[in-house]
Amino acid sequence: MKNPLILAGVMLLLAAPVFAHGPGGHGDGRPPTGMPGKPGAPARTIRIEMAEPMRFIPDRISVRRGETIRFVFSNSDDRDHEFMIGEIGALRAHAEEMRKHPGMIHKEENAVTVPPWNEGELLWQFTSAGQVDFACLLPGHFEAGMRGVVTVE
Ligand SMILES: [Cu+2]
Repeated sequence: MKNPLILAGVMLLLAAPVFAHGPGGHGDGRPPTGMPGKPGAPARTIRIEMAEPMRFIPDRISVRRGETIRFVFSNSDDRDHEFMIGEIGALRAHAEEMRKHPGMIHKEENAVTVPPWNEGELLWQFTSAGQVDFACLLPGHFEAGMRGVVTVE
C-alpha cells in the first residue's frame, strides 16, 4: 500500500543522520562524514569558488583520513549559495525540505551560507575513509548540479 504518511516517515529517517553528525553523535565517536574541526588545530586550506552556473570549482577534492580542512568559499555569483557537507541521501532529503520551506536558514554545524560577492569558511575534520558529499541546498541549486565529492584516503 502506497501511504503518503509512510513515505513521509521514510524521508524523515533519511534526513535524520545529517542532524546527528555532531561530535559524539555516534557510538564509536567517528561519524562517517566527519565532524567540525577543532579551532586552532593544524588545518590545510582548500579554496572553493561558488560560481555561475550553479557550480563549485573544484567539485572533486581529495583529503587524507584524519585531516582537518579549512574550506574557504568565495561566492562570485550575484545570489546566495550554501555549502553543506554530509551523506548524499541526507543532502537529497534536505534539498527536498528546502524546496518546501524556501525561507529556511541553516544553522547546522556542517553548513555555511555565503552571500553574493562574499567569502565564508567551514572547518571540517574527515574521520573515516570513503566518500563524503557536499551540495548547495538552496531551492533548485542541488537539482541544477551544484554538488561535489570529497574522497577521503
Ligand atoms: Cu547555490
